[in-house]
Amino acid sequence: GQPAGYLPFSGAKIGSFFQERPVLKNPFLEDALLRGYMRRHLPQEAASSDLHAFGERVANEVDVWGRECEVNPPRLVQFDPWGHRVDHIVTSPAWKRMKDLSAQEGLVAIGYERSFGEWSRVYQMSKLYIFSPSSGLYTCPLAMTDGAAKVIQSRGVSWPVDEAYSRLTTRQPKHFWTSGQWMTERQGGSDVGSGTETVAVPQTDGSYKLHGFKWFTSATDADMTLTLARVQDRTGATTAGSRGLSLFYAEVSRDEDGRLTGIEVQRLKDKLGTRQMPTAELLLDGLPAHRLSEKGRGVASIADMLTITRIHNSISAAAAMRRVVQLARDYATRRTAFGKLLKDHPLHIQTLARMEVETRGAFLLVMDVCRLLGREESGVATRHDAHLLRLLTPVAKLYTGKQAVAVVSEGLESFGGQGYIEDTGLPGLLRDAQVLSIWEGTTNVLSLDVLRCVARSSGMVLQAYFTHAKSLLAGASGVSRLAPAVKSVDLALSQLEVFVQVAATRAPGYLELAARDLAYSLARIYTGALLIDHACWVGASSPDTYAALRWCEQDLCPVATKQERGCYDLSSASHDVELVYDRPIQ
Ligand code: UCC
Ligand code: FAD
Repeated sequence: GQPAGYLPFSGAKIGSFFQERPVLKNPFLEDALLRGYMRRHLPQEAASSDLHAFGERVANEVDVWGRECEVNPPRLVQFDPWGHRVDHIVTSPAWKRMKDLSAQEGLVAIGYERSFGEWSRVYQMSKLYIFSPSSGLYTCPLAMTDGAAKVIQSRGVSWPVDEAYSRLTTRQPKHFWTSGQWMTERQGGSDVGSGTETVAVPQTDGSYKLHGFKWFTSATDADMTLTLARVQDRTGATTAGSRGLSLFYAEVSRDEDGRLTGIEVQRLKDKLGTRQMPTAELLLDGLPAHRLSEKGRGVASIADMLTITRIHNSISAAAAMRRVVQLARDYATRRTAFGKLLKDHPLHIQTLARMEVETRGAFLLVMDVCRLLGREESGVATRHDAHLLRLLTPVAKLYTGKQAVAVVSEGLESFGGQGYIEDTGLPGLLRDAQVLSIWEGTTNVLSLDVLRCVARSSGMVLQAYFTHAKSLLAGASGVSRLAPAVKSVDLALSQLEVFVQVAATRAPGYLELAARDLAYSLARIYTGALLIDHACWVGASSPDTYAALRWCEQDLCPVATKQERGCYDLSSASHDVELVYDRPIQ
């Protein structure tokens, strides 16, 4: 019906086709597994109606703020116009709204109110799971805030941290504080024991002043922090290594001239992702602080914080996978290629289905860790639960952190070229996923943490693991539709048992080389058992069964496969060196 001579691509005309964008819908209603999990374990109306309402808010209101945080990142104003040092980290209005929202929605408080008893952590983490990809990384300060509250609570809520505890766990936006977690220094973020140079100088009133340089401090607009330092004795000497570290509490405050007390912000980091959130280098120059741990017990005392922040990390990883899958499946109903919608191309849907299987596995693994945490905190955990919580926290963190990068990367491809275009908001998902395997302990460092916790428990941790994994399978005996999955997990458990026996007879160094594959095996096998268990639940659907079957088709016990091939023999280590440093040009 165009007039003769009409030229659709002339002048300012750019054609009439515009692709519809993917639409974010209520992330609670869109997530069949989350809803099923809640129906199964926490069927109270109050919890599901809150998740439903929060999901609406996230989709219709909060997601836009998250985007604002990305396009309006924090900046550092170091000096005022007259040359005075002010060190002001300017954040966006959206970032500030996230703080108020977090208090109102109880995103930390729920874990401490415990209105749902041992399921309170599952409820809290479900809210964070819905929130995370829209939060503009506000989940980072919330993780550290939760971790700080946990450390305070487990050490006893009394002066000088009673006020802080009430602020970290409040629902009142005006009262609400966030916390930092300042551990990393220039010499080492993994090896905190050797890398920490910060000293704590005792004051006559029993408090301390901290002097040092913290190399990575995230969400540095926090109101307080927990940090590590070495106490100086009367001669100014300190104890080297981990045994010399103590845990400190410090408030971030300003004097009447507006200067930070005892802190100079050296600069903000220029980061691949997490740009919504400030990460600063800080000079501590007489920062007033209180010691919270006994002298020399800093690392052990901050471990509670690490447990909580690592669980938050796993939640964010599973949530990133879930978000990209939700958007990709929506897009597949809107985009046409080769004459049909993407959703009608079986190979495209197979790709999305594989992402879905990974996402489901990650969700069940991290929720099980939250379940265990909730049991521990409400005093109903058995010793067996406590061992599992210790083991599965690093396992879940390292596994989901890595998988998030893979799934989000695949997810970007499912939007074709648009997945690479900055202002769709999609590339940010990948950039933000990349940090999940780095901070809070890298994959290798956490794999070694898994080894250490196994070694130090004289077999108890692994016994708890095997017993629980087998009990999850027990409910599936005789369920024919799940038989291939059960068989695979059963076999993998036996392979793992053999691996453990053989490894115990090998030279030191053998297990170190096997550590990452061992952690992966623990993750895959346990997740397989969880998927099977969930598929046996009376309210389960056929996709639940299918997900379990698909998950269990992969190599569930890579540590056994690689052991057979001699991958952890000492000769491998020297071959690895040769390969990596193959004939460099001198
Ligand atoms: O990256 C950071 C913040 C990022 C922003 C927050 C994001 C949150 C998620 C948000 C999602 C969007 S903060 C920096 C994080 N840094 C790390 O994670 C450090 C990584 N390195 C390690 O984890 C190492 O394994 C170290 C530092 C813990 C190793 O130090 P040591 O001194 O060599 O450790 P040991 O000897 O193994 O342990 C010392 C004590 C022992 O207790 P005792 O003395 O009673 O036997 C251990 O059992 O600490 C205990 N311990 C633990 N306990 C060590 N690790 C743990 C643990 N994970 N759980 C329980
Ligand atoms: P290194 O320890 O030097 O590690 C380098 C590599 O060596 C890694 O691949 C590691 O896996 C490997 N490696 C190290 N030891 C071993 C080993 N024994 N065996 C095998 N492999 C090994 N820290 C804070 O304290 N507070 C914060 O708020 C904070 N925010 C951060 C924000 C961002 C965006 C980033 C990127 C980091 C942040 N960090 C923070 C620091 C973070 O925790 C550390 O970077 C991390 O723990 C790794 O430490 P590192 O950088 O010193 O790496």
